[in-house]
Amino acid sequence: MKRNTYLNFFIITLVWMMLFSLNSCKDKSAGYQVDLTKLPDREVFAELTDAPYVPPSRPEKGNAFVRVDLEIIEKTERLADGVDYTFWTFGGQVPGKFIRIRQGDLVEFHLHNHPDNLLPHNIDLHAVTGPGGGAEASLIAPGKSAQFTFRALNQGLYVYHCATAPVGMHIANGMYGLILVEPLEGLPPVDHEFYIMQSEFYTTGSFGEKGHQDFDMQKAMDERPDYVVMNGAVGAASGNNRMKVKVGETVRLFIGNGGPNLVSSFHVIGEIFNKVYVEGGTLINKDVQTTLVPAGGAAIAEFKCEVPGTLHLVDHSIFRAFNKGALAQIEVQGEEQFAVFTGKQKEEVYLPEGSAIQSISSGKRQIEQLDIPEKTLEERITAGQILYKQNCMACHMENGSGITGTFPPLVNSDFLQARSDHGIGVVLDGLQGEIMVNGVKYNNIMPAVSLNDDQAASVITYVLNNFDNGGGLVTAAKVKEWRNEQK
Ligand code: HEC
Ligand SMILES: [Cu+2]
Repeated sequence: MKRNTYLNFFIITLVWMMLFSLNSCKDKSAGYQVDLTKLPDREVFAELTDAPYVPPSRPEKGNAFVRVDLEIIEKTERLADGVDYTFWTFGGQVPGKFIRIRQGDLVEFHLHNHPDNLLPHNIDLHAVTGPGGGAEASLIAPGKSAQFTFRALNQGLYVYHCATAPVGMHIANGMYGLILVEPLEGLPPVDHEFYIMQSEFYTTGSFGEKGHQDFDMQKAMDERPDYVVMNGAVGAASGNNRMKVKVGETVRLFIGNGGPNLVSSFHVIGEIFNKVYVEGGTLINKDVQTTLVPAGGAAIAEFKCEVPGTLHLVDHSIFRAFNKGALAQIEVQGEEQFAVFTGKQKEEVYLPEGSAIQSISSGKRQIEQLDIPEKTLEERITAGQILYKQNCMACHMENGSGITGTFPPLVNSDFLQARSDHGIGVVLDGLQGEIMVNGVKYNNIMPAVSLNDDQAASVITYVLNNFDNGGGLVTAAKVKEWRNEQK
């Protein structure tokens, strides 16, 4: 009896403690410190930037009335080599302009729908506390502007996007970007800040199919994208468009995911994030390899570049990176730092491998043959160059040099030139076992590359005419003949 009384007392105390703590949580639950009675005493115009650049932090201390002007432009641009798409953009590019404000700022937002546009649009900023993130307040027809004002209550990195019906289609066509709400005192200084945003495109043709591509609603509903890209197009932030930093410098990445469907497993090959602002908020995680960026979400990742080389920024759902375009690059220039890393770097192996299906099984794949008229030598070389980049460059390198001991060279290859079939068999069947190329032994596996007759003819013609292999024209008819002989 007595013991029971004690137990009851204990339970009652516990319940009271829980209620009390819940209550005190509620009191602090606003979670931000913005004095709504204070009005800023200055007005500034927001500086907006295109990816991968980020506007600088405002040098003056304190809050301001910030005027943001964002123009919606519908335009046809490159999605991949030889592939065009009609994008709907916030500011003329995908992703939309980067907006940088401070917690507590009053933002006077002006959205302009260019008169040449065909459709109404609006904006939903996840940084806005208010109905639809401003969507209803900003809906405008072409040739009109809308304005609303919001107070930036919470700090963090936020996605904005169009929210006009059909919402999925407006997002799928490129209508998203990032807005950073800095803490009042600013973020700690770093040497470089970059803006990277991943997203998918759903096209009527499959990856790499030439010409203008339309949006494919069915694929979007099935969540089967043909393209998953960084900064709006294949190669928009890699190759010649790569970012550049120096050894010893610090980098902060503002990473967004426009979706519309996929979640990104964001990873930098060759680095470890010293700091991640999880989901773009204030929670900091340290020593992270891969961070999840949800559709309609963001993250901030920071690292120091200790050694020279090329860093590959990927969605580690890895087929998206190597076969659908989800790849960006940062070149780190400077002296080798053997105290951190020593050894042979084969960064080239990570270059995009393209879309053709590769197999090392001996069973021949049935490949769809399109009824394409024979091309001229010039046409084959032009088409072959793109096919080479997509399907061969990852191993044989852009200049055909290969990697000694692993991937044989295609430059002045005695092995290739000795073959009467010009290497058609090597490409279509793959190759394994020991071979000699220009006096060097190779014993490795080349997968069969699933190309149709027209594509195989073009890529081989390109190799014959570009890497000092004595020229020559391989026709689709010749490839077909080779196929028939093998049957
Ligand atoms: C995944 C890597 C890889 C890809 C992709 C690849 N190859 Fe190869 N290739 C190899 C390897 C490895 C060998 C050597 C195989 C061996 O050791 O038997 C080779 C051998 C060759 C050879 C004969 C050796 C020489 O140097 O002349 C030719 C020709 C060739 N590849 C052409 C191509 C073409 C054209 C493409 C694109 C359509 C291509 N390869 C795609 C890895 C690759
Ligand atoms: Cu829109």
